[in-house]
Amino acid sequence: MIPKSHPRYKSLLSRDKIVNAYKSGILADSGMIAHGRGEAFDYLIGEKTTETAEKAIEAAAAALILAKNPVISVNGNTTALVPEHVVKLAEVLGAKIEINLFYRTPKRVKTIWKFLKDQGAGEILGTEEEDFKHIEGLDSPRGSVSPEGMYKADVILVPLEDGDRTEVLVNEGKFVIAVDLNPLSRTAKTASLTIVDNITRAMPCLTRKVNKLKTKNPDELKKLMDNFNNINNLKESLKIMLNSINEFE
Ligand code: PTJ
Repeated sequence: MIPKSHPRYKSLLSRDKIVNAYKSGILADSGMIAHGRGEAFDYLIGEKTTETAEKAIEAAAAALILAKNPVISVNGNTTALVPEHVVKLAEVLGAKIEINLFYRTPKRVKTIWKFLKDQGAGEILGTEEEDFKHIEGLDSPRGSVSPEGMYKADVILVPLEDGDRTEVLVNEGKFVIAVDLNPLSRTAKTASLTIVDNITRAMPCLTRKVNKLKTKNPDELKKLMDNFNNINNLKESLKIMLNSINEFE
C-alpha cells in the first residue's frame, strides 16, 4: 500500500500497475524497461503536460474527430496504465480498439482482451488471427492487423511503442498519432503527430479535448491540424528538457 502523502505517489502508483500487469501476463518483460525509460524522460519534462504537449493533444483531437475510421491501437503498457481511458476515448469518438503487440502470444492477447472487457470495452479487434491482413514492410507481429481495424483505418493512435511500425503506417498513407515521452525516438520523429507526454496524463487530456472540440465545424478542426508541425513541436519539447538541465540549481 503506497501512502498518498508519498512525494512520488503518482510515479509509484504507475510502477505498481506495471508490476501487477507483468504478474498477470498483460505486460511484456520489455515493458518494464520501456516504462523505466519513459520515467527518465518524464523527470526531464517536469512530470506535467506542457503547453507544447497540449498543442499536440489539441491537433490530435482534431484529427481523431475528423477521421472516418479512427483506431486506438493497444499494447501491454497502455493496457496496464490507462485501460479505462482507452475505453472512454473509444466511446467518445466511436473509435475501434485493436490489440496489436510486438511480443505477441495468444495468451497475452487473451489476457489483455479480458482486462479491457472488464473495464467496459465494446468490440475489441486484433484477436481473430485467421482473418488478419498483412501490412507490407512490417515483419514483426505488429504487421498482422485486423481488416476492419488498422488495415482500413485512416487515423491510428499508437500510444507507446518501439518504432518499427509508425514509419510504415505513415508511408501507407495513414495519419499516425504517437504518445511518446522520448522526443528523439524513431516513433516520435516519424509519426504524423507526436504527443510528448506521459500516457497517464495524455489520454485523459485527449478525451477532454475531443469532448470540447467535437461540436466545432470541420474547417476549424482542419485548421488546427494544418497549423501543427510535428518536428517543431518535438524541438520545443526537447528544449524544455534541455532547459530543465541548464537551469538546474
Ligand atoms: O506490449 P508489446 O508486446 O507491444 O510491447 C510494448 C513495448 C513497450 C515493450 C515495446 O513497444 C517496446 O519495447 O518499446 P520501447 O522500444 O521500449 O519504446 C517505448 C517508448 O515509450 C520509449 O520511447 C519510452 O520513452 C516511451 N514511454 C515509456 N513509458 C511511457 C512512454 N511514453 C509515454 N508514456 C509512458 N508512460
